[in-house]
Amino acid sequence: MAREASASAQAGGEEFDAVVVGAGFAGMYMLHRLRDLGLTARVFEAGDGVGGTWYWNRYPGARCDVESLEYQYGFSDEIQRGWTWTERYAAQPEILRYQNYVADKLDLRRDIRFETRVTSAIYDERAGLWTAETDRGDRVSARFCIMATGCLSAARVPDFPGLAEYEGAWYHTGDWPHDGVDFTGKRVGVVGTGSSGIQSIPLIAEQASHLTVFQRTANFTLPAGNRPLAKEEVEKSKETLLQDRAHARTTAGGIICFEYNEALAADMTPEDRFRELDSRWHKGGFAFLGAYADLMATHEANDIAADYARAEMRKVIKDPKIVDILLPDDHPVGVKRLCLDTHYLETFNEPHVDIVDVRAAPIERITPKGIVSGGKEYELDCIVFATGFDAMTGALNSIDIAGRGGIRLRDKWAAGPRTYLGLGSAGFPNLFFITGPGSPSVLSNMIVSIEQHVEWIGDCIRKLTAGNIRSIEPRPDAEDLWVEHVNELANETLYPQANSWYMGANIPGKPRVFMPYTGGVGVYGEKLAEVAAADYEGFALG
Ligand code: FAD
Ligand code: N01
Repeated sequence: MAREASASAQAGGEEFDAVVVGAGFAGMYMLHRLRDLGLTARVFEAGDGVGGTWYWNRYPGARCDVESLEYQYGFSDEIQRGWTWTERYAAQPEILRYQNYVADKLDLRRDIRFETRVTSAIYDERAGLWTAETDRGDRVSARFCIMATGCLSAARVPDFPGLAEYEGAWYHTGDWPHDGVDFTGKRVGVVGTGSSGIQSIPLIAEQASHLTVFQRTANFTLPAGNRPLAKEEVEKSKETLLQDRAHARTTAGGIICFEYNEALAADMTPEDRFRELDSRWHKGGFAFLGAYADLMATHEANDIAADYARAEMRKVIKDPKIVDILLPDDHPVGVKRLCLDTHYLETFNEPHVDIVDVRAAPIERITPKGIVSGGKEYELDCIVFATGFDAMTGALNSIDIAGRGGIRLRDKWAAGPRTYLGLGSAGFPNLFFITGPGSPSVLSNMIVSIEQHVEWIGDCIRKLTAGNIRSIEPRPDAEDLWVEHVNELANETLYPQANSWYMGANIPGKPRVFMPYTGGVGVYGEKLAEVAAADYEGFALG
């Protein structure tokens, strides 16, 4: 479709109170909140519909792994009562339908410009305005600029030589064709065994004549235990969702469907530890990580859980040679994002499914016919890259963001992201990040963290506007202390010990910094409230 410059571009630019980039869960709720405050806003979204993650990730098997009854907005009783989830973990089409239901209900689309990518956001100190420009020639100005660009929205295909010459079709899970892909009778290769690979491999295997999985790091997988939701549990959740959400905000992960055991592993008997691990494993989902309080803190405690997980995984895989490849042994359990398994390990018992250990035999290049790994060519009709994202900073750094004195955000963050509370960065007045680096974000139920941020940002904007305060930005000293605090807390955990995307380790050359805040949603929320109550302590108001 030929793209024409939008009306605002033709008119030479418009002015709003706020410009919001992204129309996933974060951008949608931010727009609603801004409207509630009586402010004008323009949202730009690269996709041609709302949904963000759930708009782009349409690969077979894509579904949430935080339970549907918790992975939904909790800010409106009317919205939650008007929607009925059907499965314990909703599949991508259902989540996207839910997001469209919300967009309809709140009449959001009239303020969103779709198929429009923001290319730059430049702050004009004298005017106190941000100017955003887009790939369609829009130019809009606003006092507040809010990045709802997503932590997992910059899909990344590794720079394998030869990909341009590949004669088959290739896809990235994070940018999946809207009409779906039929793999029937095809020789398919999947590169990557993170959550996207682990969800899609069983379904691709059902169609493919032959499937070759290229695995660099073996991952811990926990049984998902997906199932249809009973009518009674959905109805019950509708009665309690708002109070449950208030409770979720006090927890570490923004999730209430399982209890964290407060005991330390060493204070439990081996039988008690086994009982905790076993019951949580069979319950399905992330409850496993809450089996005892120091599971993510010490090697001794973690090893017990990792051994348990490996023993369970081993039971499913028939071929001992494949067991050696599929069982993780190079990182503690939980320090890379855990993956939920629905027939994943079982898939490797199928005669037409192979696994190639590309840690031992790295992918050298793509040829016109397939993939060469360890000197051997695997002929493939299609390649699926389930190779993940330039997480947390990728989408932000792809926009030319300039603050005071023309300082570029991507230059300031060259050695790793620097924020105060994950909400803003010194030198960038009135610029907010939703679930930015330095906040709990990807370690939590993201919708809880999104709501926490959107509401804090909305309240802040309301107070600034009412008090006639022109600008807010983190003070450099507060930012330094926060970055130090985030690093210190992370170093008290086992998280930094794995090559994970949390650490930027999946992108060659990306600084190795643990990006999310490990202190938990509840503690973090208290800090946010204290800061706001103390007249935005740590921020400079101008
Ligand atoms: P996104 O949904 O990523 O939306 C950001 C939007 O910004 C995108 O639509 C993008 O196109 C747009 N954008 C970015 N840059 C620009 C630009 N320059 N110009 C215009 N538009 C731009 N989290 C959980 O808590 N539980 C789960 O079960 C879960 N499952 C997940 C499953 C998958 C497959 C993936 C990839 C992630 C999952 N996540 C999950 C994390 C998920 O990203 C968040 O839960 C949530 O959807 C993020 O919403 P968001 O609005 O912050 O970002
Ligand atoms: O991406 P990933 P993802 N050569 O980065 C491999 C959320 N999510 O899209 O581990 C060979 O996890 C890479 O190997 P390694 C969730 O937060 C949730 O799967 O870096 N292999 C890895 O195996 C998740 O964590 C769900 O050694 C290469 C894989 O590709 C996040 O999104 C579903 C390679 C990438 O795994 C990202 O998940 C999907 C190379 N050059 C996503 N480069 C739910 O279930 C990378 N790899 C809710």
